[in-house]
Amino acid sequence: MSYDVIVIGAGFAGLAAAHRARRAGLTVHGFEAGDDVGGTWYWNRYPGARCDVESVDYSYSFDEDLQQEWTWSERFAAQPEILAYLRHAARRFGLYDLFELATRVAALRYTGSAWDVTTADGRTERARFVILATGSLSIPNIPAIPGAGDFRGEVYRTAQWPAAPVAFAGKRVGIIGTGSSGIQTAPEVAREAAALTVFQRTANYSIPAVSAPLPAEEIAAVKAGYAARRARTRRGLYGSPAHDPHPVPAPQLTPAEATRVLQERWAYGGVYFARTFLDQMSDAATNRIAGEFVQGQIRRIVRDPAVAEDLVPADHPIGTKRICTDSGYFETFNRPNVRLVNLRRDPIERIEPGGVRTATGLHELDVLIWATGFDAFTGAAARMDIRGRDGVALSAIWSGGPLTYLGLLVPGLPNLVLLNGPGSTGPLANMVLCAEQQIDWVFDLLAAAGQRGAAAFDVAPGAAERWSEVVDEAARRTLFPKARSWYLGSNIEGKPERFMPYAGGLGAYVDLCAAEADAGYPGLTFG
Ligand code: N01
Repeated sequence: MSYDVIVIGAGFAGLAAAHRARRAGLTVHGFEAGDDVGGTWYWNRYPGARCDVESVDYSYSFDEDLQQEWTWSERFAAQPEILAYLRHAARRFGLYDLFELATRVAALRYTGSAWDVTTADGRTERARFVILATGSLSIPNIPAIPGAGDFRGEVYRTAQWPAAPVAFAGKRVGIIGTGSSGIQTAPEVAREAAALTVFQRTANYSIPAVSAPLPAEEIAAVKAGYAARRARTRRGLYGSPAHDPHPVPAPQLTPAEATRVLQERWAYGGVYFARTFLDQMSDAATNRIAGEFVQGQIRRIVRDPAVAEDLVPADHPIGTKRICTDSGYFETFNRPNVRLVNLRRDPIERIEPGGVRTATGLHELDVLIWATGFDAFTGAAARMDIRGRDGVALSAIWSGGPLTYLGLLVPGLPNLVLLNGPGSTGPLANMVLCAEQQIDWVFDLLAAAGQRGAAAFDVAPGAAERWSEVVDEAARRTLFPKARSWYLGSNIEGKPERFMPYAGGLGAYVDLCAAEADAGYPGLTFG
């Protein structure tokens, strides 16, 4: 069949895009690989999964009735509540009718006037416009460790966790990976398992999530001022209005005052600890003070000094790998049933049927959990065979790294839009509000194209290259490139290293997108 719009992905971004398309009077069809809506929050059901942005902010703002009727139970909602919210939104706006679930898209071909979208089971639907809402952290990274398929016990991936509860009682469990996913999983497993072994390659900074039930008066205050709160969020740097960084660089404060500010943020909890000071992500001296504070907290929490030293991050400025949030991660290493293996000193040699063999011997396991991250930003698009104008493949357009205009459009792929793609603020701010802002921008663009009588829009020659310079320049003003992280693609073997998100802040990104529209889209061609 032929539609105006095909949306791929039914997570936060895809559901909002499909709803918006229908409200604009367009015919819309969606595909979702999972057998329910939810995206990230459908797949990442591992124990301990919870959001690291406050839920009153990490939620849809496009419908006043929805934001008034939904009440979050906690400050940082856990995965089941966020998934319930998305299911509620999908039902409330009739979005289940639009999406084909359990249907993976394999290929997209631009015909010259439309896109043919072919599913993995070989069916093709056609649309004038395609929106890729396939997520920037949706394709799991499975490292090529020798013998990975040989393990005879139970194997799980945090990024594709089963819906049925997993029982750990009486079992010896191993977790490989200490990013946000591994750090959230470990305390939950440790409480139940006979033994937990955490295999750590890089020690990571983590801040207590400090989630707690939201008092009724706080909820009422948020709801009463929601419009202003959302507006402030969109103008902010990081997509959260509750986190104005301290304006004075840490080195200009007395050590006692700097510690007091950091202590306050630590006690408040959450990912925005990485922005305690305004210049924390751009000034090495401020960053060092913040990093040393957290290193001190780790040494204070973990009783065995040797284990504490292994857990202290030493190779990157705080926040340059995404800071983690946890519920008792460092405390977990005080439990008698938990062991840390420092892979820098004791590397994995291979996986064997009975466990993980490192240089010092075999760690026998009944359960192995992979928490080894994602092929971020480009992974989902790269896995589809996407061919644009003149049959040119996306893989060719991105052979030197992702090339986009405003993080939204790819030169040579007319009428195709990425949400939270490389070159947009995405995970450096609040992905839900970023997607909403991008969706507004895209549907204004569709309207503008219609007013011009244009059937198609594409990126003008040179515009994507200029945007790459803007993205590179924003990154250079920060400390982010100092860490080898998924922001740069360093975690995926062979992936060109390039800092992928726009690090200039959500407010600046919104302004740049608005300026493009206000100027009549000089970075685009219409035909
Ligand atoms: O993935 P990661 P993640 N041998 O890439 C290790 C979001 N998120 O799923 O650092 C041994 O951060 C790797 O080691 P190293 C959030 O944006 C949010 O945890 O490469 N280890 C690292 O320790 C987050 O940043 C929440 O040396 C190997 C780990 O695996 C993003 O998703 C919750 C290895 C991967 O960490 C990704 O987080 C969860 C190998 N061969 C996720 N290969 C919230 O709180 C990799 N590793 C909302």
